[in-house]
Amino acid sequence: MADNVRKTAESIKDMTIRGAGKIARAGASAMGDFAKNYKGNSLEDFKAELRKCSDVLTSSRPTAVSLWNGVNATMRGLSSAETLEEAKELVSSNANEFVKISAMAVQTISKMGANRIKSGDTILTHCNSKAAIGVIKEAHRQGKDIKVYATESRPWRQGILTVNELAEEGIDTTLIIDSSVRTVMKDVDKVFVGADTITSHGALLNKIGTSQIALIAHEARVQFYVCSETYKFSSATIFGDMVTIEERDTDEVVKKGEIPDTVKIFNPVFDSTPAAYIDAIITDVGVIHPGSVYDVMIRQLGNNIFEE
Ligand code: RI2
Repeated sequence: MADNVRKTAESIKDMTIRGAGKIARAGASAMGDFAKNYKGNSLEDFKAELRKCSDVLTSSRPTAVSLWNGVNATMRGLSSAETLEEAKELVSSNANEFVKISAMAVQTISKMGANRIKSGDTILTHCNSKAAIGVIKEAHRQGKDIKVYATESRPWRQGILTVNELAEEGIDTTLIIDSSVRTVMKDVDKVFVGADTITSHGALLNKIGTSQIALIAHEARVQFYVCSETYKFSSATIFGDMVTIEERDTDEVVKKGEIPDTVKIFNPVFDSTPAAYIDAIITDVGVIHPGSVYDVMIRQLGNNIFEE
């Protein structure tokens, strides 16, 4: 297997490359580069190597279905390739197409989401979602007078990335620690978060703490919006598959030696927010109710997903 695939998988696993959209594009690009530079001379060997690359990439982070969908998008139509050259060209062009379309999806979501923001709104966002931040930046670019609360998002503190990005745009931004969400929610008009995976029944898998924010927003009657590209919709959940919640090293939570070894540490980095706490999902195919996810998936994937 090519070094670039192994290096990409390691960078995704150690979160040098992070963000559900970014890891999907990195995975797809690694597959495309592997195909372009493949030096073997057998179509079957190429396909076997490609499957190994796919396994290494998709196992690097288990929760974001975007990675799985991005990598698999590069192999669409591979079974019909009759020559090695045709197969290599197909994977390479599929990869380029996915990277282009997935980046355009963020632009579409930004524009649609900004329409839900009005001047004077105070927004709360969690973690560091390119889609959610894109919505906020677009509203600001349109001249809307907005204020933003960004959570620190322990333990990785992706909120620091977010406040740097928003401050650079000149947006009135306040960093809060995660446990301040309920204190500030009375001043918040709308919440915008990103997504790692959306299930067929409209539940959201996103950065840990998202479900608490949704619950607090629901209690305060504050609109809770999810900004998600449709390639983050999980077709596997149509068949009852569960989404794995990634747990990461304990040294992300405490420094070595800070607490006795007898103390256990539980460090899940995603949680699940039920559809009931989501007002709308802003997608690249429009603003939808979480109850519509199944229909959108079937329309995009076609009924052949039920064929054996
Ligand atoms: P975009 C991130 O996960 C966060 O959970 C964020 O909400 C989600 O991916 C989507 O991010 P991590 O990679 O695709 O920080 O909207 O663990 O950028």
